[in-house]
Amino acid sequence: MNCYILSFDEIGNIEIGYLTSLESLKNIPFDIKRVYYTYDVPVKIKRGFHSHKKLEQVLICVNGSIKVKCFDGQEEKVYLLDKPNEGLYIGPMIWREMYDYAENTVLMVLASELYDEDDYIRDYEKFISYFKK
Ligand code: T46
Repeated sequence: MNCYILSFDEIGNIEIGYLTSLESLKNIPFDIKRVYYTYDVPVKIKRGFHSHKKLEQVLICVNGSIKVKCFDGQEEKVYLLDKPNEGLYIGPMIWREMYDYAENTVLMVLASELYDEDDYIRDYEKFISYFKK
């Protein structure tokens, strides 16, 4: 499955705190064209429920925790994001669902392209139909 966890270096120590730096084509495997984040998501809410045709993204839970279910048409995996120095890379054509938001969760996402609604597949049956061709 074209999803995997990235571990980022933490600079600092327990006395002064930590800093993590993210750089295009270094510890992020694509050129970052967009950054967005979600916050104040009620704990019972589930988000996502779509795939992207071409977009690559890295999801980083900079505060709190969430679970992300990924499905590539064959295999399903659930990732727990609960560390600011860890990211989840999600390649194209992966159905994703985010749930189990802890209070005050901030999910920051780095994206390989500018926002384009035409890149989304928001209909599950349509997503599945891509694998039947
Ligand atoms: C993803 C997960 C992890 C914009 O106008 N600009 C943007 O850059 C984005 C990402 C969204 N939007 C609009 C589109 C919708 O009207 O914001 C609204 C909420 O977006 P959406 O329902 O897609 O949000 P999530 O949290 O379900 O999904 C988002 C990303 O859209 C998606 O690419 O992989 O985060």
